[in-house]
Amino acid sequence: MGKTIAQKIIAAHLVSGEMVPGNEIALRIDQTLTQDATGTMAYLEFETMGIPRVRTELSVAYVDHNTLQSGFENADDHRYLQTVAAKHGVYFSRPGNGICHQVHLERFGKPGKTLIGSDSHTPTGGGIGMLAFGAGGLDVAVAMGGGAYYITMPKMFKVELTGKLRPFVTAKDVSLEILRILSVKGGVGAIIEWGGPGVATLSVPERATITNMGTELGATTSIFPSDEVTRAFLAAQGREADYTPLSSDPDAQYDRVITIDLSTLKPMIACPHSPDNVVTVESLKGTKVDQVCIGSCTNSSLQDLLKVAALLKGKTVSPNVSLSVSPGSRQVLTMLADCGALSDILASGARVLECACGPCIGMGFSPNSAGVSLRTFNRNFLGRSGTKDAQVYLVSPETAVAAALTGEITDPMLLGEMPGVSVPNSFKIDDSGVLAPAADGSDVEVLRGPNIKEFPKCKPMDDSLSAELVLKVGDNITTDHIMPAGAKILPYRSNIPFLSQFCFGVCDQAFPERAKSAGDGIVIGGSNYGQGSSREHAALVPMYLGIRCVIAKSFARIHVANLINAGILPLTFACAEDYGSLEQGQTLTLEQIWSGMEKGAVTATVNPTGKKITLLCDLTQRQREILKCGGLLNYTKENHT
Ligand code: MIC
Ligand code: SF4
Repeated sequence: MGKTIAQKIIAAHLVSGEMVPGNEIALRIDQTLTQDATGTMAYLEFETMGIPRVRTELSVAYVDHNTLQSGFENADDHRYLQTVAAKHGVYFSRPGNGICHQVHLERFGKPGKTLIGSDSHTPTGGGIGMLAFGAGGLDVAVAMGGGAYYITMPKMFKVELTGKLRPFVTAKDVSLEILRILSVKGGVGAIIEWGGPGVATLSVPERATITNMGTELGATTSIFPSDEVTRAFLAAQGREADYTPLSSDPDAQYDRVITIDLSTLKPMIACPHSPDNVVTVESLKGTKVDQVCIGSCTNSSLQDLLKVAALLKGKTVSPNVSLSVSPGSRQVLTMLADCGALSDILASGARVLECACGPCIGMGFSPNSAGVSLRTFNRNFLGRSGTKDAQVYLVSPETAVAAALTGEITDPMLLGEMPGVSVPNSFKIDDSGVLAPAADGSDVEVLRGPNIKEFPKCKPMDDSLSAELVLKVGDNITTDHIMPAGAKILPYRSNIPFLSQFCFGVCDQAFPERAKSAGDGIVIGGSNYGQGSSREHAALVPMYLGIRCVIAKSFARIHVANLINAGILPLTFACAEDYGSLEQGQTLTLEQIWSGMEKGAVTATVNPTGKKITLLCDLTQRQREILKCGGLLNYTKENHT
């Protein structure tokens, strides 16, 4: 039987397991990336493994999230990352060099290779035919040490593209359309392959926008073929030698095929507070806008910003709108400056921010109270912008410019002619923002500032557990609910005790104190619990607060792996109605957990009602052992790599 692109790459990297959907498989990982907000923890974990040099083909440490230095913390962490990278054989992308996914695509990614990154948007690499996954920091640390990456063999979905996008309709609108069709949980357990004749009409940055936002579907990853367009992109980056063609076999089988005719799409917009809350831009026309932000790892390429500059040229941003533009990389910013496009952006009244995540993660540029903010980003979760009552919408760069100029939501198709924009066929190559590791790291001193606190201790799992239900939440709880980010908290990503004060702050500010005083605790969630980011802090912090088990209707892929890695037992309801019968403050007693895990189900008694409920545990032998050891770090230390 023919293979899909993903199946071919998986087969070439399979360490163990059968390629049957639902089975656990282990993959050899060629490349890793970390960013600073998850990287400090990942390298602390790597250091405890006692492995002198990384064993991957390439590992890169980026600094792009915590770039606002309002105290010593971030600067200290940057020095830690720079020195730990130099010591252990990791390339270091300096602050200002750009957003990890954009830079990795430009300078390091290779078709047909496997990549895991401690950031959920690592699938951006699928834009050039990489099999790229977001993962928790500990999984990345293990891969840097040469260990395999374990995933559940996914189903295969195909999106068949026909036709060609019309002017002012973009790859972002394709992403929003697929989110409208599938929802934020529609991709869970699947790899999404993009194919069909429409693919050849999309550039690499456009493809990367689409694979980047596949994360919002909950997909394991997303991938495009590697073709002439990929070759030309790599050649323009001086990397033609990295090109390999990749396509699916004509008789490859897919579990689901969705067809999208690019020529019929319209500009789309995701409304607050979920990326799948999608309608057409024209249906919201006239809504007043306070702020517009252009950038983030999904829409900050040279192609995106050349279009933005061409649309802004000779015009002025509405006096009621504050417009920010953050280029994705130093390469993008330099090339915008060299061709004069940067002057057009500045002359319009835009505020140009540094090449970093910035407003996307609440690192500055928070909207005004109840402000309407249109962003070319990938997430609009409640509170993520830093302003809890802000109304954040997700749009394409073209729709963003239309709103910035008019002061209201406007269909960009009404802007008139799309100015012609041509992306140069060779990029300006200057890798001085990436520092190579020391040839022999043994003499490198790793610099640790006082911000770096000890890794929290995970407890091995006992055979029984009696614990209070300290929190009950609903469906689609994101990691931004569990462990919020933003400029005020992000500097403390290597200080779990400090972070713990903010755990579940968006849902219930009393949670941290309640959890601590309960001792052992259980959290109850709805479906798609833990969607969004890869931050393992959303598992480590609850673990620090005593959470031993999370019971949900269903889990998001990266988060459930992070829970297991942190030694927290993830269970699902055998009978979905039991979710409704549980109340915060009750106690659950779970007996014979170990044998229950083997059988796939554990019985719990609810106190005070005495009701018995069945909870499912869909865990592999390896995951059961990790839980019994009290997490992946303890398991790895016991030489199980
Ligand atoms: C995000 O977009 O939510 C982040 C911030 O990039 C996270 C990583 C983090 O929390 O540090 C992600 O996507 O994994
Ligand atoms: Fe950075 Fe935003 Fe991309 Fe996350 S989604 S990596 S915060 S730009």
